[in-house]
Amino acid sequence: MATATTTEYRRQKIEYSVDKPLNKEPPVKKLISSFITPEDAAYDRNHGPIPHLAGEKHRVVVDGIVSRPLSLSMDDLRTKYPQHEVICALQCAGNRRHTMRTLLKEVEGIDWMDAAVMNCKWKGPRLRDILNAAGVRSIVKPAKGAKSGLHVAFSCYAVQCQNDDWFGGSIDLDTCLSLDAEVILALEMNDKPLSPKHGYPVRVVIPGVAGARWVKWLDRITVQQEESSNFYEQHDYKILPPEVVDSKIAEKYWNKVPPMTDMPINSVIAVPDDNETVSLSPSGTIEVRGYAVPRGDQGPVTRVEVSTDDGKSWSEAEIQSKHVNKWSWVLWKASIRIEKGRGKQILSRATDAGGNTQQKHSQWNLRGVGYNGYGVSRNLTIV
Ligand SMILES: Nc1nc2c(c(=O)[nH]1)N[C@H]1C(S)=C(S)[C@@H](COP(=O)(O)O)O[C@H]1N2
Ligand SMILES: [Mo]
Repeated sequence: MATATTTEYRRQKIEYSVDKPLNKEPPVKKLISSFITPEDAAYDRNHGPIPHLAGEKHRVVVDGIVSRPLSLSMDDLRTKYPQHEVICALQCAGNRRHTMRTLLKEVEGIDWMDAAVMNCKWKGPRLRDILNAAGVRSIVKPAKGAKSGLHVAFSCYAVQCQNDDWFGGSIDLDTCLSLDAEVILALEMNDKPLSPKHGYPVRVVIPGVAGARWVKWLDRITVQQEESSNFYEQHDYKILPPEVVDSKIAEKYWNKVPPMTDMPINSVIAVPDDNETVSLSPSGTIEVRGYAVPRGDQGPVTRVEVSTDDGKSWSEAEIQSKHVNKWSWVLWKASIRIEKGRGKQILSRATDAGGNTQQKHSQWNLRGVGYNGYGVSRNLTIV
């Protein structure tokens, strides 16, 4: 196995912007006010402090099962490979954990509401071009149609995290090499260099896949036989079976359950918010709005429906976003008839091009990840 020249990662002198990890989400009403999420409405998810790195000095090492290990500067990433742009949703796997905990049963984890998601435009070289330049194909030659069974691990050694000395995640090599998957090493978010919070100078962007694998402040890409050994790949971000009801039992399960990759079909209602009082229009309707995301690479979202009778009947919402692609979210709106009164509830349900439809609830799991039950707006007063 070839190794790169820079296999030792000495921790750089880091200026810490926060002591505690920065974790926040915008109000969901603000989030759905634009198709492309501006930086000031983008959620933040960090398992450690935010490093402020010097882009001119930063390098990404490519090593492992490759014939030509590389050590790439940010200029190399920008100038040696074609730049690719992709608009896609980025979601924390724990998005909507609050709904799982309130509707099903208590879970462990940050109490994310519905806004740990953003829909941004990312730009940088394709990972496949870089892996090809590193000669991965001269070693890995799977038979036509067969999977290589190998993994690509992404690592960030810049800062220590809460549960590990470094941060890392991995996905399978085949996805990384696929033209369709559009995995890139992003240098830009929304036409500007990444900000420190979102991974400056470079992060991995893996459309359709849980945010935990989109490693920020990327230092190293390793083609290897195993998944990343990092805590956040092995002991977190997994959908544990329902019999795992506490962290002690979880210890016996972590290595039996696969890491999360694709995010599920989902939709949420942003307007009206829970507990709001809403006035009927002269024609006896109210406006309902939200976002919806497809499952993995099976987008775009093709249909969103809403219900005022607990899912007995549904009416079609209008998908408002015009330039959707298979990775992006859609924003939607519906005008619905509803009776005056208290304690009203509205539900939403999305379907994507792959035919995946949201179900009433998804299965409870200890870490509260991947919740995708119907979108819900509860306890409304209609006047
Ligand atoms: N190096 C590093 N990369 C990371 C993380 C981290 O803590 N450290 N958090 C991950 C998780 S869990 C998510 S959901 C996304 C969040 O990206 P954002 O902060 O740009 O919203 O980054 C991922 N990449
Ligand atoms: Mo996350």
